[in-house]
Amino acid sequence: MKLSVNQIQEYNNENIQTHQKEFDFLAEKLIKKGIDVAGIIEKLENFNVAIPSWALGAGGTRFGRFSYGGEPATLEDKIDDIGILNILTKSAGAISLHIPWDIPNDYNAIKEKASDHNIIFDSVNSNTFQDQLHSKHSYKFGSLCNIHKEIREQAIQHNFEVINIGEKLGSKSLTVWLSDGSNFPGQNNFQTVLNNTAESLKKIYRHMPNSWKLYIEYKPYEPNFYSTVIQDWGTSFMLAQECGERAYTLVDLGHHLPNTNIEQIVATLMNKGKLGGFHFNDSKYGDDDLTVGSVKPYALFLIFNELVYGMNTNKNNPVPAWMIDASHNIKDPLEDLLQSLEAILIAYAQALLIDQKQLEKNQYKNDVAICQEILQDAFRTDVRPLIRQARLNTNGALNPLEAFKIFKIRDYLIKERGLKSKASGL
Ligand code: AOS
Ligand code: ZN
Ligand code: ZN
Ligand code: ZN
Repeated sequence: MKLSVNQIQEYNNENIQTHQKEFDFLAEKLIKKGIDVAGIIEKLENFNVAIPSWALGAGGTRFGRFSYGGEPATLEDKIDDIGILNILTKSAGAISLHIPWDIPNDYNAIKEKASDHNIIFDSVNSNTFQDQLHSKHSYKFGSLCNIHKEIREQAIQHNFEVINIGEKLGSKSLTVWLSDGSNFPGQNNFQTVLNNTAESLKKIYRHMPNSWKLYIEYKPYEPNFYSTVIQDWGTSFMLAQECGERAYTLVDLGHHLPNTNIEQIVATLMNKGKLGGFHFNDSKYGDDDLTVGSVKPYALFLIFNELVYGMNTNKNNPVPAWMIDASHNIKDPLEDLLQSLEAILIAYAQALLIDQKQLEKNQYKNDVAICQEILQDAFRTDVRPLIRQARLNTNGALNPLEAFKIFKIRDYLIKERGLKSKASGL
């Protein structure tokens, strides 16, 4: 199944008049306010988010999994799926692989397929939270933190292997998320496991090529329910500092306790040049991995406000590696990802509307009401015509989800792959 640019153009032509009216109306309004509409559209055109290889099939919970027809069964299929997302949105031009779920058989063939779809290989993810088929030691009681040296060594070696695979594909970063922790008080010595983790991460860091970055992801709980070694941004930040310049913290939106001020964490990390990676999703309770923007769109906008401010201000902070880290339990994964991509672009565009100079001026005046108005005025603007225009300019679909439905893409995938195919991964 491969969509053609012609198909998309035909679809766009049928909807262009409505779009044009909506766009002209909004653009005129924004230009009158002194907003650089063309500049914003250019930024939207250039925004790309990586899709993780494990998000393309139906996810599940520990209570069950409801499969979806036409799921990708191989890495090739997964790249094809991201190709569909990318040709429709022009903002999903990267894949993030999980090793060992996605070890390529034929590197050249995989690279060719990806470049056919204009997809690059973003960060590679190691997996020491599951035992692998032929591995000698179990990670039941921890991996990089383990009290036994030979188990830590096995986990470190796995990360080396992931780096080597990533190098062959052109990746430039390694993401480490550890489930290491304890389920009961007394199970672990907090200081010992922290020291072990630091030593292990340093070895991994030193093994990376000089052009690579290391992203250290934190998470407060799950699968361990008493303690997690890298529980919060502070611990991740500290470990990144210990590793060196090219080690960074990775923020996953779902990895915070309820009501945490994530936008402030983002600002703090960018201020220190240490925000390296970003996992988008949404949640109500914990690491729910729901569609981006589905539950707390205002929080997402406030986070983007800090990201935009940081990208302009903190030149010592690299542009974060963006990725969607969501799980799709009841929706078609591709439709869900299209919705997530849309929500990310909406929040980004709204944040770009904020008049930072006015905001600063009013902060100096302590005019709290106007400061709030400035933010909410941007948030309450329907920016979708700007996003559509950006997609039109890059030959994407005006409304990707609608196009996905009209083209009956899922039906084609089911015809091609069958009703019972299953993706590897979570
Ligand atoms: C786990 O909770 C983290 O969000 C990871 O980033 C990711 O979901 C995991 O590595 C996928 O296997
Ligand atoms: Zn994550
Ligand atoms: Zn997570
Ligand atoms: Zn999550």
